[in-house]
Amino acid sequence: MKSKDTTHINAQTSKPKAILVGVSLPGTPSSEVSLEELEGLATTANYEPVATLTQRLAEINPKTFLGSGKVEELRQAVEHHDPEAVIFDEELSPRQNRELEKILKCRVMDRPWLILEIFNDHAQTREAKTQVELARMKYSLPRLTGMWSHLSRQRGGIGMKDVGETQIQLDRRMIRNEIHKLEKKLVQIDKEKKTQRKNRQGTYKVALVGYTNAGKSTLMNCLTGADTLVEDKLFATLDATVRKIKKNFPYPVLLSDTVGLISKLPHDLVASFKSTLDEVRDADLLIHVVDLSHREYAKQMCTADDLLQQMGVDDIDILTVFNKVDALSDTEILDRALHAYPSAIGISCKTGQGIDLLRQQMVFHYEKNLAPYRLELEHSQAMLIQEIRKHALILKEDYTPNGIALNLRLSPEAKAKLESILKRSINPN
Ligand SMILES: Nc1nc2c(ncn2[C@@H]2O[C@H](COP(=O)(O)OP(=O)(O)OP(=O)(O)O)[C@@H](O)[C@H]2O)c(=O)[nH]1
Ligand SMILES: [Mg+2]
Repeated sequence: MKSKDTTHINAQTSKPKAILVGVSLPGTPSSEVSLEELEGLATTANYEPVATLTQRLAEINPKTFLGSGKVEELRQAVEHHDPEAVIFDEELSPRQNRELEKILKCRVMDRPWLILEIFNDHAQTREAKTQVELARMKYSLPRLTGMWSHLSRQRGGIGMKDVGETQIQLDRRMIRNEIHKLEKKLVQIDKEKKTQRKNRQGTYKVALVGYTNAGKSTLMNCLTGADTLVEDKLFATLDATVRKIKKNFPYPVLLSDTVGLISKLPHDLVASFKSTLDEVRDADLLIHVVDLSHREYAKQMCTADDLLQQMGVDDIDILTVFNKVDALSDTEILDRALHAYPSAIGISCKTGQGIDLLRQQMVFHYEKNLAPYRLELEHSQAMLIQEIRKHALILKEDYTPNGIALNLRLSPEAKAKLESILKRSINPN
């Protein structure tokens, strides 16, 4: 198999250096694009990519992942650049990781671990920190060797610089204990979150989902005027932020911004981000934000769809939104995308294009699931209206000499909830 030579990139900063390795496996067209994303991930994790090495693999070597010739090429590149780490775009088995570190005499990490480093760096809340820590422990358990610890140097500005230490210090049993403790802590956090979610029952809940960097947080800000962290980097948002929108909607909408999705997301991370994902599962509508200006938008959409399916959210309404239409090189791209997804909307958070239409669609999606009801109250029960408003969409309040007649729209769950509060049944209008 012919393979490309190591490509050298000029390093200009004093960040820890990294050599990136990408392979295209049988059946995949090229490794180029995937490496571009790895470069983005490495930069986000504060590494300076100094060289890339790609190979078209006919089969994976169970011991060293790459073939022996390529490993030798990589060894020479390591000798030449003296990087802090060699980063593979694929997941390596613990054995491959160990063998490569032995041969290269350098820290070797794979894409899932790099993603975990970024998550570790960006985690802000107790919940996100616990989730990342748990995923990190689970990931390192089968990889405990301390092999490269004598080679490891301090990495500036990165949250995981103590990993080498940790690997030597904690034996498997301690890690297992730690995992147990973290899992218990997460159950507790999960309970608190559940209570918070229960209090939000009856309000229209919309969650923004999509590939990392698609513009979810920007759209959140656009719709709510909130000041959510927006950055042109991967995984800017790790915690689900929930905001109530009152402006420009006929009734309050709870909007949540969620963690970005990416291909080859570490499995343990998906599992431990359960309660963030519960935010998604709990929504009445998902807005799938797609960066239409990205060359690989179709692939990113598929990845996001797959992950959403893995999370078990295929029964929730999804509204696809093609964002960043202002940045398109060719307007035909939007026409083609809308042709393929006729119910999608093209928007730009930057210029505001399509945002009004998006609001209308959000309202439409909500109201189509609500049935009309009529409720009669006595005047003395007027104070109940405030409580009813939490669960129902009140279209009309008629004050008559005999009492108050309300025209409502209710989802089946809201109807059940209201009936239990009022201790009587509500009749269709
Ligand atoms: N040109 C253009 N850029 C946009 C638009 N919307 C968002 N962006 C930019 O895209 C980048 C990513 O935006 P974010 O809102 O942080 O993306 P995200 O989906 O929340 O990303 P993660 O939290 O990392 O998953 C930022 O630099 C935004 O300014 C848009 O409509 N047009
Ligand atoms: Mg974000």
